[in-house]
Amino acid sequence: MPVRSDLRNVAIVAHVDHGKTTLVDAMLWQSGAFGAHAHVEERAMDTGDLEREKGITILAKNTTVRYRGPAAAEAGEPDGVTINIIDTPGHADFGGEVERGLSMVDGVLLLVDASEGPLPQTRFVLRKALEAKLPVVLVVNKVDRPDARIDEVVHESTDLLLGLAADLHEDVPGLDLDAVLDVPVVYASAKAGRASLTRPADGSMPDSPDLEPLFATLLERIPAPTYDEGAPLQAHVTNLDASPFLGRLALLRIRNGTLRKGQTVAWARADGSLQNVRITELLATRALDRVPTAEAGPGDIVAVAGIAEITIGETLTDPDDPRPLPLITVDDPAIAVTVGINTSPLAGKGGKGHKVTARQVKDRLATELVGNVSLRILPTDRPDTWEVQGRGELALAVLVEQMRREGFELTVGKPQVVTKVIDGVIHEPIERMTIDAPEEYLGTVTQLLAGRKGRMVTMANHGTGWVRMEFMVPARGLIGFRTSFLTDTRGTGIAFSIAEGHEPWAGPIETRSSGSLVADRPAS
Ligand SMILES: Nc1nc2c(ncn2[C@@H]2O[C@H](COP(=O)(O)OP(=O)(O)OP(=O)(O)O)[C@@H](O)[C@H]2O)c(=O)[nH]1
Ligand SMILES: [Mg+2]
Repeated sequence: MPVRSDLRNVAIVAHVDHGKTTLVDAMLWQSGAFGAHAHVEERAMDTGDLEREKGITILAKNTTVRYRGPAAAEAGEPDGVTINIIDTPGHADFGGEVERGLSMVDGVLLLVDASEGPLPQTRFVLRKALEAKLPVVLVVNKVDRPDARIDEVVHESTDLLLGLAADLHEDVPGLDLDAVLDVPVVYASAKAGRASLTRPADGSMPDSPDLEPLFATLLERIPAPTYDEGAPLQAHVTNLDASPFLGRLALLRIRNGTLRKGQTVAWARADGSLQNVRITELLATRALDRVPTAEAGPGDIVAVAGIAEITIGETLTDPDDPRPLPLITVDDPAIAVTVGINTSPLAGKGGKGHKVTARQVKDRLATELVGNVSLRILPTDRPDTWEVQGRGELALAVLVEQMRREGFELTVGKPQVVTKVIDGVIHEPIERMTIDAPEEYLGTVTQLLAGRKGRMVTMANHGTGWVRMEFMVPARGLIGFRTSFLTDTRGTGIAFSIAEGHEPWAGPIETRSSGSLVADRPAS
């Protein structure tokens, strides 16, 4: 099979805050993406307002660097290698973004914080990567942290890899266990832009002055895209974006063939129909910008403008020999809230130009569905209210906050879990929850979780006065959990959770013992 050896497509995946976006910054700077005096914000890829405010990544985004360091020549590409990097969100509620990001790439950099070690989202993203048979490079990041425990974290990560590989062995035919376990380890400080293959002492910097060892490992371990010689065009829509000038942009990974500006291609739609469309604008990514380009080949990630209704999972293909690629599926939503128009006596008093009608809310929700594959919107028995389903509370809260800023007035219901009937039995979503807390709160935490139908799976004592516990808990038990948890552990506990499929309904859970706050007039 022919190979695009001048190209690599890689996704950076990790638990929340382990340093993905910071690492992308360093890779951009060191490949000369910005001029020496350019003013670029930290975490340049986090461009959304809410992303900058909250300091987290919400949407997966792509960037491109042109790497010309010594390892490029060694890989037989003295002119440099183009690396497409997908920065993914680490928060579990945006897991759908990660799954989608993985459909664009040929391998992943798995970041693990040198002090925190692997956490639930690490497990989730690693599982997805292994299911997709993507090679993994383990990057132990933040080795400079004074509380780093590098050796232990490497062991915990390889244990996780081993456990997952054993789990998946049956479900994923053709999974090569030896290849899975042969994972290179790079030690990094993304913040300092340094990496090494040699383990630094806990809390000290990697011995190389830059990221060269990481780039070299990436070129060696992440396979270059392959394609079928002479095969017809197949370009997969893996993400959507909007440009103020060009309207909707479809982000495509080209699997086979060539896509040219001005060309007429067949658009294979999700409903199975085919429609001829012209490529009026073709854009490549250069660092943080999209620039016009004349053509793109196999392995390239490009954006196409001008196809108004195109959505994720669809294919642009050859009209004479159409070969649509499979649609992209992601895990089912776990949490639902009702969102409706503002029915309070204060409706419309929020300000001029506020959006208050059912039509406006409905259209806005419909727009959100287009770019967000992990959301679902269902009608309710009221014409002015809809049920919005998502992965978790934060995903739904982000949507509601976004709409509020756009001037919508909304009534939002209490979160509920999305149940499923399997073999005639009601099943509910289950979360795997990891909790770090000081030893003295062990009893309190266990009791708190027990009240929410949580079941302890493992417990580890690092010998530092802190314990790490893992529970399986019904998702509904976690609604409003955080507040009680923080109060009960006096603000010291850290809790993370991630969806783990469905289990039979666990019975009633007592969640709320206090009342609610009602307002019927504006504050003065
Ligand atoms: N000490 C230290 N801090 C780091 C390092 N890399 C990142 N950080 C810090 O860790 C925090 C989180 O970094 P981000 O790059 O936003 O993490 P992320 O993985 O992109 O987070 P999400 O996208 O929200 O999942 C920031 O405050 C960074 O400055 C590192 O190598 N050493
Ligand atoms: Mg980020």
